[in-house]
Amino acid sequence: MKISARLSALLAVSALAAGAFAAAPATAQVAAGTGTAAVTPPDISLTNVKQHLADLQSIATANGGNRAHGRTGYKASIDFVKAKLDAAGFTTTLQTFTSSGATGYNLIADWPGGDANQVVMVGSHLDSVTAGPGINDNGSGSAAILETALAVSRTQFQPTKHLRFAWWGAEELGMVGSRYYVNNLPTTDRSKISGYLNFDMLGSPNPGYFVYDDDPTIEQTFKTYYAGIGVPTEIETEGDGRSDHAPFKSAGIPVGGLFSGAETYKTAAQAQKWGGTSGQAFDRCYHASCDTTANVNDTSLDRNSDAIAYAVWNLASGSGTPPGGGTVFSNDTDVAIPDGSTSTATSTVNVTGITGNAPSNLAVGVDIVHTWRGDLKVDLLAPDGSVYALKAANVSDSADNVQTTYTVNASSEVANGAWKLRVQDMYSGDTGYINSFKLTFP
Ligand code: DTR
Ligand code: CA
Ligand code: ZN
Ligand code: ZN
Repeated sequence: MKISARLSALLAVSALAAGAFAAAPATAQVAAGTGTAAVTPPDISLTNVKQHLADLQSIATANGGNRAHGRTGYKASIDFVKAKLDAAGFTTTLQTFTSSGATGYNLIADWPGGDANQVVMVGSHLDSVTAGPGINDNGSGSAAILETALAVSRTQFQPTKHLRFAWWGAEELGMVGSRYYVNNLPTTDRSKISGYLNFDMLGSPNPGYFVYDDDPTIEQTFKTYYAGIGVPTEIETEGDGRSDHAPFKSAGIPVGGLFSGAETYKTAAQAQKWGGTSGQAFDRCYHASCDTTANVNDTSLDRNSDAIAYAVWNLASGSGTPPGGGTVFSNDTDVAIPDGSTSTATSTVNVTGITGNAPSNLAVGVDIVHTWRGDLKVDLLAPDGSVYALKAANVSDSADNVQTTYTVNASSEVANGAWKLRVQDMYSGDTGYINSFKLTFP
């Protein structure tokens, strides 16, 4: 809605009503989710992923039109990704190698915490061919895992397993960077990698939805996600040796991944199933100068990005402890937020087993999926009803989603009891829901 309409809506909204809207059943858990129940990840914002693609396009445009190994556009791409991860709290490492007489770079980003003996790795190659900017191949995979990593940071995800992200160099020369990484990884460290997930081409303009048929657990995880959104998938059969999962598979590490198709043609049966154009390549600009930001299908990119988050959260989840210890209580049940109303939505977490008062640095993890987040007023309610304002409504804040961690001085509150996240949507016209609410006691 336009700001003027919002202002009139604001005037129409009186004082906050006490009524709570369809409060979800409390599903407090000491530490992050364990067991077989699926874990709900945050939504990966298509807007954010596309912004990363626009940035990679700008980098290519400013560096001779490509982001290829050994060219200035590749190093600029690596520096761009590394800066975002450093700012988000990842431990980053640049690994150099030489190929075809030029220096290549792998970027490894570790999320602090989790079991170092169980590493879930997520990777994409960041290099393009020399012919063009490589936005679908493979800016799409690189941007999708970058935004997933940033979502891990924004929500302060605390998985049981250790999370490691990687952006590979010189894949187009024959998986050179990823092979260099695996070959130089001590055998003991290789055995700690419980799975490697590869994402190379996720936004093909005439997309297919292909799941790698390698490790059955990883394959099933992706299939479960796609079944959940009613999108049929096919097994990716011809790609075994054609991307960065190959060196990991050769080293006996379980692998999996997603792919939206390259130079081969979509069949009539596939067009029937997925839409798009039969008798046409999944990506007509594969390895061509036209592989620009115009060469991406938004639906494919969004679905695949969300599938990555689903896999990361579910393959790495468990009784997570925050970096440096502590206890997490969470409620991952979605709660719809009434649009433009005096009613509120609440998500409840029952804290038990904590002695004494809450800390002065209580971490409040908030994940609200909602367009135009300026509509939202967000409060934390202590067990005795005390209100801690987390976020005020701000009619001019048009960005989507509230996915962040607040630090609250709750030292005057008894720790144990029912803590509530309360959300009011004060303007009509944009909608959303509470995706998860998390309290971390250090
Ligand atoms: N070789 C990849 C593109 C590619 C072709 N088939 C597959 C199958 C699975 C993953 C990737 C691919 C490239 O040009 O980067
Ligand atoms: Ca999304
Ligand atoms: Zn390629
Ligand atoms: Zn590729």
